[in-house]
Amino acid sequence: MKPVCCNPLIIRYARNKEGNMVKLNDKTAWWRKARFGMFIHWGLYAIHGGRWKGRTIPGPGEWIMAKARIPATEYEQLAARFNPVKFDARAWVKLAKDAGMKYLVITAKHHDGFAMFNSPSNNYNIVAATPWGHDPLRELARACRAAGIRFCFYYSQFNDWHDPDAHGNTWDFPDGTRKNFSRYMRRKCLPQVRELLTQYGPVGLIWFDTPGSIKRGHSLELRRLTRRLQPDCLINGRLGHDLGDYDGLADNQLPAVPTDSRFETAVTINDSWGFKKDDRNWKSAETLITQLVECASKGANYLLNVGPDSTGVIPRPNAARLRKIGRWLKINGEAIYDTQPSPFPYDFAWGRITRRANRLYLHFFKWPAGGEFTLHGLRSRVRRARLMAKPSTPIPVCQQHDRKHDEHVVHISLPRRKPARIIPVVALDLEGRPDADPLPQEQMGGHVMLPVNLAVLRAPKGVSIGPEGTVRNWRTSAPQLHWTFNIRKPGLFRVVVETWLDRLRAERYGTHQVKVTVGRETARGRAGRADFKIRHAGNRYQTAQSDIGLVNIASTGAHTATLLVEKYDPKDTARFDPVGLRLVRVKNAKSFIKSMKAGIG
Ligand code: JFZ
Repeated sequence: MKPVCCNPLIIRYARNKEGNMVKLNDKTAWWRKARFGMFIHWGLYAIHGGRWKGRTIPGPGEWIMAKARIPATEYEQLAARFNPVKFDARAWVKLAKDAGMKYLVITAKHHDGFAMFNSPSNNYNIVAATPWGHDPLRELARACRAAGIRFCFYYSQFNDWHDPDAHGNTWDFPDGTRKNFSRYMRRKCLPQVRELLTQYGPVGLIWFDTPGSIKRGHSLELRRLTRRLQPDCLINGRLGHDLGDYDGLADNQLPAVPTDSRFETAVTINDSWGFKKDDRNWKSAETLITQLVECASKGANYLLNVGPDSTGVIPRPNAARLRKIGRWLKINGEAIYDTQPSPFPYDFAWGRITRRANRLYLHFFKWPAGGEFTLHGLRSRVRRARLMAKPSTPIPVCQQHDRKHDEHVVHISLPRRKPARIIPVVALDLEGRPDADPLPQEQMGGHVMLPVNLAVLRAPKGVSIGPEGTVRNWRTSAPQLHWTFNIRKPGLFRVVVETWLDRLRAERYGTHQVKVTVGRETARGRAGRADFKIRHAGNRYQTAQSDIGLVNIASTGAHTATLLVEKYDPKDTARFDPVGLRLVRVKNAKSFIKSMKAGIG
C-alpha cells in the first residue's frame, strides 16, 4: 500500500488493492471487513428460560432477575444447578463459521453479575460455583482461533445486580447512598476485565454494555486498561462518553442512512437475547438476510444473537436460520464482506446496493417484473453484469445518456423468473469508481425516495435529524422538511409519508394531519399510528406507510417537496417521526382518476 495523503500530524490514508481509501494502521479494518458476527447471550438465566414460579416474565430472558425482583441470594442458587453437559465449543464455533460469521461476542458477565469464565478475583463464577466447573470462554477462544474467527466478549460494566456497590439492584440494595461505584470498579469490574484480557489470548473487541450514568473517569479507566493490555482490542460505543472505537444504534435498530462504516447493529432472532422458552416470535431467515444486506448497504456490521439453553445447546430455531444465512453467503458473500455502502444516498423500492472498488452489487428484495430492470442516475459506464449465482451466464446491459436532461439510465435484461428463492444478487462491473447522481431520481416503477437525511430541516432549536436517519424531537407543528429531486417526465404521483415506529411502544404514537406540497400542488392526509400495520415477526423498528393523496407534477427536471404537520395529535407521547417521503408515479392516470371519481360518487 502506498500512502496518498501523508500529513504526519493527521492520519495517513492509502488505497488498498481494491482501490478503496483506508486508514493505515487502522485497527478497525478487520472488523469493518467482517460485516457479520455472532452474539451469544448465555448465563444462569438460561435455566429459567424466561419463566419464574410458573409465570412467563415479560422482557428478555436475561432480565429475569430484575423483572421478577429475584433476591440475589435466591438467584445465586441457580449456579449449583448449572450443568450444561452438552456444551461443545467447537460445535458453536462451527455454527458461526457455517453461518458466515467472522467474529463471536459472548456474554462474559451480564447484568446478573455472574461470570461465565474462570475469574480468580471473584468466586461468583462458572468454574468455582457450578457443578460443571468448565471455563467455556477458554474452550471457545481456542475453537475460534482454530476456525479463524475473532473471539470477543461482552461485559456489563455498569449494571451488576449481584454487587451491592454497582448499579441496578434496587430490591436487595435499595439505599443508594451506601453504594460506592469506585469500590465495585476496584473490587470486581477492573480485575475481571483484566482477567478477560490476559487469560484468553488476543481478543477482537470488548462489547461493554450499558453505560447508564457511569462517570467519564470510570469509562476512561476501562479504556486505559484495555489499551494497555491489548492495544488492538476494539471497544464498542457503549463504554460511554464517546470513548469507544465504533458506534451502534439501539438494539435491533437498523441504520436508515449510509454510515461512516464504524457502525454495528445487534439484533435478536426472536425478541429475547437470553434463552426464553415462550418467545417463538422468530424472524425468518429471509428477514435476517434482508437485515444483513440492509446493514451492509449502509456500511454497518450485523451482530446476530443466539441464546443457548442451560444444557449448552443453541436452540434449533436459531441454528436452522443461521445455516440458511450461511448458504446464502456462500454464493453472495462477496457482496457483503469488505464492501462499502451504496453510492446512492437513498434506498430503492426493489432492494439495496453494496459496492467494492469498481463493482456494484444489486440485492433484489423484489424481482423486477419480467426481469426488465432499470437503474437511473448511475453516471459510470457498466462493463458487464452477472448473477452471483450464475457468474458464467452473461447478462445484456444497455446504457443511455439523455444529454438534454442529463439523465443516465442502465437497462439490464435479467432472467424473467426470479433465479433464487432468497434475495438474488447481480454484480455490475464498472469502468472506474462508481459515480451516482446525488439528487434523488425517479427509479424503476416510478418511485422517488426522499429519505429525511437528504432533506433540509427548518425547525426550532432542539429538533434535528439523527445519524440513524430519523427526526428527533418533532413534537409540534413547527418543523418542515424540504427535498429537491428529479423526475423524468410530467405525471401524477401518489404521495406516501413513511413514519418510524418502535413496535414495542406503538401505543405511544399519534396520528397527525400532514401536508405535502410540490410546486403549487398539495396533498393532505393523516400519517402515523392509524397506519401502523405491525409485523410481529419482523423487526422491533418498522416503518409505516401513509398514503396521503396525489400531486400532479407538470414538468420534467428538478422539483422541491415540503412536508409539514398541519395538526399535531396532542395524544402523541412519543414524537412524529418521519423517515421519508415516497412519490410513486400513477401508471394510468386517466383511468385512475376516473375510478377515484366513481369511488367518491
Ligand atoms: C442491553 C442489555 O440490557 C440487554 O440485556 C442485552 O444484553 C442488550 C444487547 O443490551 O439492552 C439494551 C441496551 C441499549 C438499548 C436497548 C437495550 N438501547 O440503546 O436502546
